[in-house]
Amino acid sequence: MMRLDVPTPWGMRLQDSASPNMEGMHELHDHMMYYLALMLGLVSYMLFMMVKNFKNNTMSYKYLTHGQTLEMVWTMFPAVMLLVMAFPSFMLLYLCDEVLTPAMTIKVMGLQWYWKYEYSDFVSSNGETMEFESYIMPEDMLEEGQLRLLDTDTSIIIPVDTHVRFIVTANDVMHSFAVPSLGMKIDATPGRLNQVSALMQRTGVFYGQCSELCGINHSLMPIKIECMEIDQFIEALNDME
Ligand SMILES: [Cu+2]
Repeated sequence: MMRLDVPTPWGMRLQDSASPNMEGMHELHDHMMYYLALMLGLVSYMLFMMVKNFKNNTMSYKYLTHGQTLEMVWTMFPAVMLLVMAFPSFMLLYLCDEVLTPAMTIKVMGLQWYWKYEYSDFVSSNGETMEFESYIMPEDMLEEGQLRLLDTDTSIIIPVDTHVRFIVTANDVMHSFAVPSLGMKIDATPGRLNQVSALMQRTGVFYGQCSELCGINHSLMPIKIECMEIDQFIEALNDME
C-alpha cells in the first residue's frame, strides 16, 4: 500500500520529509528550537530569580546606573544568537530556490477553485499537450479510505528520484501551490511564472492545499501528488490520455 503524507489529528510537528529541501527544513527547525529553548530557559530563570530575591539581589540593586560588562554581554550574546540562526536560514532559503537541470517539467495553473496541470514534456496520441484538471472529491462521493477535503479526482503523477520542475501560475486571482512533505510552497500569480523544483526521494502520496486565500472555495482545491516507480509512472502516463 502506498504511504500517505497528510496532516494528522493533533499533529504538532512538521510532516515527514520526502525531499532534500524538506529534510533541510527539518534540520533548521531543530537547530532553531535548540537556541529557542536555551534562551527561553535562560531568560525565564533570570526573571524568576530577580522576582524571587529582588530585595537582596545585586542585579536589582536600586542605585545601579550602569554596568559596562553586563551591557556588553547582553548586546553581544543576542547578536551572536541571531547570526547563528540567520546563516543556516538564508543558506537553506537560497538552496531551495535553486532549480538544477530538471528531468521533467510540469506546469501548474491555479483557478477558482481547482488546479490545472500540464505535462508539457509529453504529448498524447493526437499530438496535443497532456493536460488535465484536478477537482476535489466532494464529501458525499468519498469512498472508504479517501480523505475528506484532501482527495482529488485526478492527481499529479511523478516518477521517484527524478528532478521535477513546477512552473506555477494562476488564471484569475492569486493562489499558492503548497505541499508540506516536499517543503514546497510557491505563489501562483496571474501573469507570472514562478518555478520550484522537487526531488521526491520515496514513493508515496503527498497531499497539499492552496495556501493563499483565493475566494469562497479556497479550502476546496487540494493538491494530490502520487510519486511512483518509473515503470509505474510510464504506465500511468499511458493510461491518462
Ligand atoms: Cu486558495
